[in-house]
Order: sequence, then C-alpha cells, then structure tokens
Amino acid sequence: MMVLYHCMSARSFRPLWMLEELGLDYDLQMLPFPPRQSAKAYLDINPLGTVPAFIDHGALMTESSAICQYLAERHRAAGMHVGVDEPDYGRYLNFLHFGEATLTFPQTLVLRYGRFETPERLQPQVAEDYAKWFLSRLRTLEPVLAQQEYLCAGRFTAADVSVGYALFLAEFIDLAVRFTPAVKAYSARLQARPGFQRAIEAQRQAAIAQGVSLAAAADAPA
Ligand SMILES: N[C@@H](CCC(=O)N[C@@H](CS)C(=O)NCC(=O)O)C(=O)O
Repeated sequence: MMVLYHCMSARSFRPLWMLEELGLDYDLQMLPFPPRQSAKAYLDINPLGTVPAFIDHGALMTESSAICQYLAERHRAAGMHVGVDEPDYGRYLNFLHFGEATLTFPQTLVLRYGRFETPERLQPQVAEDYAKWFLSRLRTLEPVLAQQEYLCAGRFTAADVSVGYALFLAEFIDLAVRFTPAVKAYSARLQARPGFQRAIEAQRQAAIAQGVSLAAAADAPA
C-alpha cells in the first residue's frame, strides 16, 4: 500500500488531497512538526527530515508537486493529469511547479522570519518583503481565474492542487485577506470540494488516532 508521511496542513497536504480526490487506499503516517527535531527516527525514512515522504512500489518521493504529478499520471482515468497531446500540457506543468517553486518558497520565508525564529532572529521586514513577493506572483493568476474555473485544460487537475495548497497555506500566515477577487473565489471553490474536505478530515482523524497535535505545522513552534 502507498504510504504518506505528513504533518498537519504542511506541504504533504498536496499528496493527501490528491489521494482523496482520486479515491485511493493509502496509509497516512502523522508526524509532529518539525519531524527533524520531534521525530528523529523519521530521518531513517527521509534523511532530509521534511514532509512529504511518499513511498509507492519501493520508491521514495519527497517533492510534493512531483508526487501530485505522479499520482495524476498513474491514475490518469480520473482526468487530473493533462496529457502531452493536449494543448494545455505546457500550461499544466508550469502551474503544477509554479505552486511550489514560485508560490510556496516566499511563504516559507514569511513563516520563518515572521514566526518560527527566536525573537532576536525574527525579521519583520524580510517577512513583509516576501509576503509582497508572494502576493505579486498571485497577480498572474487573477486574469486567468477571472475567465475560467480552473487553471488549465478546462477541468480540475493536479495543477490546481499544487496552487490551491499555496492559497490554503496563505490563510495560516494571514495573507489570504489580501487576495484579489478571482483568486479568493477560486481558493474558496477548491476548498469546498469534497476531496479537499475529506483530506482535512483524514488528517484530523489520523492525528487523533496517532496522538499527534491538531495544530497546523504553520502554527507549530520550530
Ligand atoms: N519542496 C519540498 C519542500 C518540503 C518541505 O520543506 N516541507 C516542510 C513542511 S511544509 C518541512 O518538512 N519542513 C521541516 C523542516 O524543514 O525541517 C516539497 O514541495 O515537498
């Protein structure tokens, strides 16, 4: 069975959301945050100490967008993958990676220098600069989402999961209040999906069953 190592609402939420959208069986292993410090045995599974770690057919994957791409392609009948022969293939891959590489990267700096560091190392100016960076990158989404319900291919795909997670994380760092109208509506639409709601409930149930705090990773002390 596929195994996913996950911390509450961390980037590993992307593959969890995919698994629920696709209706697959999986084993969800919850970890306290940050696992590098709070669950040292986890380093034997993922020496990086980060989540996600995802194991399928003996292969370890540690990049959330890559796992989304993998699951979408392996279960392509569900339509969450965009094929190489479809006109939006390039747009799909771009948004899939944009979600992590362009959107989530500045958010981690907002988290680190706005919350996680010790008081003397906090850097409010860095946090605000990268908050603005994040919001300015979202401007590229506004005209797309003002015209269409999803990012590409005329349907919900793994690219929406990748970008949708970054928008979800923005709520924890108080940036969602600064979303433009179409981005705000898109984020609400994604979070209303039964698959998203099932993923929220799956992590909650697994955390309770495994004795892990229900606090989101973004709210945990580093
Ligand atoms: N690019 C990776 C980043 C993974 C990552 O940094 N995950 C964070 C959680 S959101 C983490 O595990 N942080 C704990 C640490 O760095 O020790 C991905 O998209 O999966």
